[in-house]
Amino acid sequence: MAILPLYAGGGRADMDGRGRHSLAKRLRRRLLELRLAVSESPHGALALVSLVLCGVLFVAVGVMLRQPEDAVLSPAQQLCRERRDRVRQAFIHAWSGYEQHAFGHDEVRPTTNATNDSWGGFGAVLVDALDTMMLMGLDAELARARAHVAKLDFRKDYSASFFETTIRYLGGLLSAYELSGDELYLVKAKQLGFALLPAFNSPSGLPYHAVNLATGEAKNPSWAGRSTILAEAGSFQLEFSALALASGQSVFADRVRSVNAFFSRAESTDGLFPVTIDIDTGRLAGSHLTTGALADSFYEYLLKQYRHTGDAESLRLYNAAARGIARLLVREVPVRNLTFIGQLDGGVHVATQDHLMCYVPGMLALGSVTLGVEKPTEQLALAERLARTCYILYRDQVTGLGPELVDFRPDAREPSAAYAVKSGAYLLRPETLESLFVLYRVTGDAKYQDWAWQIFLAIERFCRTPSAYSGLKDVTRVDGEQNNSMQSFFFAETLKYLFLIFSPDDVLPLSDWVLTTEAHPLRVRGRIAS
Ligand code: DMJ
Repeated sequence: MAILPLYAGGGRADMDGRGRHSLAKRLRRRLLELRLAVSESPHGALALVSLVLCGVLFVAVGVMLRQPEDAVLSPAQQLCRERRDRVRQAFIHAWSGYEQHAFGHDEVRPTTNATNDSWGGFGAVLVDALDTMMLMGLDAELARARAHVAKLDFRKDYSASFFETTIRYLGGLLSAYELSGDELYLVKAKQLGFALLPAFNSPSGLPYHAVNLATGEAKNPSWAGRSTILAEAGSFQLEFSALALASGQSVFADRVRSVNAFFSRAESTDGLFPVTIDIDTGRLAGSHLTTGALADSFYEYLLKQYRHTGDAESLRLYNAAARGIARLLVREVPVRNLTFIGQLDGGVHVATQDHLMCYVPGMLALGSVTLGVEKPTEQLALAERLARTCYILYRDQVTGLGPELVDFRPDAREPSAAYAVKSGAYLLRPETLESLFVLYRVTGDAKYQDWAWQIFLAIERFCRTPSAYSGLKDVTRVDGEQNNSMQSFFFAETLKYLFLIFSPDDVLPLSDWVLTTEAHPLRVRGRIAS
């Protein structure tokens, strides 16, 4: 199975290790000898003709050797390769800024070049980006990042977000381990995994929001009160299962089993759960149903757990959730033929869609090629309609980038009134690109690549800074105004999905790999994907 064939080794044809390098060298040496012969021999003219002929031969062989695949690339494949190279250059630009101004810190501030350590100061970008560097064949950058990882000690007196630490650091280390087989990443993942375990020391067995990585003290911040957040309770299972399998430590699988058992027993509303759950009693609290903020990756992980390990109960919950999403949350704006996902508050539909929800089309498309998923054709059709809306929200804006929050107006009479932008921020988020990538893999329709390319060009135009890339304050304004922030998911997800959509299908084939909510690939362990 091919996973890293694009740049691994860094070299091209003259470095292919099949004797071509030495042939090129021999030709060069021959040319040198002939040049000497011209100057020394009385038969200089003959030697000169030989030199010219050899030169022509050398150029012809050189052209064949430099890009052997050019000869068989179709124009479409050639275009993909050029686009992939541009994405890789963008990654290098962002990484160089981080490396020059903030190496070892969590993030660089892309306009001021200051440092930011919101995620414990372990180097969030550096760990989140490991597998993207592996895919892109950035060996030198990877070596420097690995040297930093080798020095990391996660047992720090620091109250870490259980969710963010799991998806960014633990997921990043585990996929780096699975892609490379390098034990260092597993050793660090194990250390971090054990430091995170006390998060589950709650009366309900659901994880607290925060855990001190040195003392094990686990708690919720005041804003969360006694509640655990749905996305936080349901977005660690892929990482903990992978860690259990790689380390042989069943304690990690035990946590997955007990939280999954909780959701199996819990009573849902048409497959959907409210975003908060009482951490002491396990009572589902409130009546806010959404696939967006506070809930998103919970639903994503139902499907992906099934694809990862074949867990049948996750499939049952996913099927129920997919039905509930289609029935309770999805609505239309007929005047512009837009299909969108809203929310339910106390039983009332609220037509607000956040950018985070744009992972849903990708989830449904992935569902449509998963054995045991109900109504796959309908899921794919819905995925295509929702992805189109997510893309249109980008295309409509003067910057070509999508807003954070939109209010749809199903009753609008004019196309221009189909929605209103509620928050115009663009945080370099990946969800729309994620869905375009999955839909491209599932349908093979090149329009998804073209849409992704338009988004990439808009990022280049409005988000690029001299040292990296920045989010925007308002995508509806002609200058966008940069917000001086580049979160680690830009490296882990946004650029990775862009790179993958222009890569051949045998790079991380979806049948063999499952991507976590932070786009970290983990090897499929069950046989459930078609
Ligand atoms: C990422 O950290 C993850 O995708 C997470 O699940 C939600 N959002 C951000 C990116 O927008």
